Amino acid sequence: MPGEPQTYDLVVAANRLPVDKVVSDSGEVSWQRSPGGLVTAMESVMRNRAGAWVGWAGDSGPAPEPFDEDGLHLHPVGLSAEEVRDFYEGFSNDTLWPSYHAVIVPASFPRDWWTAYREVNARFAGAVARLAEPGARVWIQDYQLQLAPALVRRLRPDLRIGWFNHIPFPPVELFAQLPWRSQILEGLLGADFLGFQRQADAQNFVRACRQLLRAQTKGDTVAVGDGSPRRVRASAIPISVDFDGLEELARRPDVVARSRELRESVGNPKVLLLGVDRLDYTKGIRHRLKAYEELLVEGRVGPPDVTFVQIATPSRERVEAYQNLRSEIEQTVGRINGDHGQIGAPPIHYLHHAYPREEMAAFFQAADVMIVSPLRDGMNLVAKEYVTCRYDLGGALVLSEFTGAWHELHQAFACNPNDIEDLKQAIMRAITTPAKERQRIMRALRRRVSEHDVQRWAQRFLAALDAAPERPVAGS
Ligand code: ADQ
Repeated sequence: MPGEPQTYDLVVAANRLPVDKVVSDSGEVSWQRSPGGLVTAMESVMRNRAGAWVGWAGDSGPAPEPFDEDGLHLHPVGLSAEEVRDFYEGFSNDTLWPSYHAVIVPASFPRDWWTAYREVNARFAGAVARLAEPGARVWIQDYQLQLAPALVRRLRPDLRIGWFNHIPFPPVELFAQLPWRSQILEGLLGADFLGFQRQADAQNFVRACRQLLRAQTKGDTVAVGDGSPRRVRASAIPISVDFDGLEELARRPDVVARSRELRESVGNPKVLLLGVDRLDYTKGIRHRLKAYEELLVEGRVGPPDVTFVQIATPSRERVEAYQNLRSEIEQTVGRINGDHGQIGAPPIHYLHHAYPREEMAAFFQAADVMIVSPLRDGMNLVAKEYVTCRYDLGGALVLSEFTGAWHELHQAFACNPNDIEDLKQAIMRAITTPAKERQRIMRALRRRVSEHDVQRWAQRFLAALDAAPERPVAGS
């Protein structure tokens, strides 16, 4: 109808839009698809349907006008500079992130941040409500938008609302520390279906509803409202990677050639160890460096035979805990290289940059041992990307038990990163296990990821959303 705003049968809301702003030398602004897994997964489910994506464009100030990109309607939400500080850097990254990751660093609870969190969630909910066609499905992403499900339901009770948590959901003893714990649970309970990375996360959520809201729970559902209550289901649907797309990239001759070049440029070691993380205190980078330093001191590894490449992507650089972590890591790397390096053969190559996907695939192929040692991690896609790139069945994965990925990739060389001896042993086992056995392990890991790729994740989520209990459920 002319004059009517266009509406969509699937609306995704995520903190960020799936595009990055590119400004040319002449100042012209264009948008480039960000290559993340979420975008790839959405492409597979949004193909052939009218979909919209609501998200922040990444700069403070008024929102750019909505625009279409490759058949997807992109609807930017604006954040003021104060909201970037209070909603994004503050409440999202300095209150919720540490609280949900086992309080590896203390969480902060300023009350102004909560006000900004509520206001921004309401802005997202308003945009979703305007863009959804009658009876449409809404898929809200992650911890930045936990109030949006209930706010959307209030505006549009006709919609099917799903939410997926990319990070862990903490045990009730930790969650209960949040001054706004009840409001957050009530916000989430506005959804029909809540997806988590691990079953334990979903159970933590259900338990929190029972203990903190005194809600009736049955199995994986929570009853909301009196009389004939609505039932909200919470269950695990672990995220994954675009296996076929990434493997195809890894097989490209230029990527294979680049992986050889990378090995040469670090002196063609017998064993190349690799770490790839956002520079975040949850990722266990300090523990990894400690384990490696002890192995160097004990003379069990060292250049030129063994070398370690640590790629640490810049992250949340205005949050103090991240600034402290960066200085600590850079000091440690400097000390280790000073103590154990030789001219042209440092024991650690430290890179603080983001790289294109091709370069990451080449790094994965070049590495004999990939060390993934988070103290807490919802999933950890790097582990899955590494095995996806190893179509040659080379390489070995050292994997922390505290990642969601470990629950699917049991055959990996498991470690408890808090136990430095255990981490050292896992690294040494990964180095010394005979090639045939390593290949057997790699084949099993690859089978798991190929059969549970990101496309399947998105389809399973939407199927679970469709199958969520109808409301109201009489007599329950
Ligand atoms: P993250 O904490 O960001 O994600 P992760 O799952 O490892 O962690 O994803 C990081 C992504 O960034 C990977 O795709 C990786 O390849 C890429 N990356 C890392 N360093 C890079 C670099 N230097 N250059 C380019 N790309 C780089 C959150 C949760 C995770 C969960 C995901 C998805 O914390 O637990 O797995 O969401 O749900």
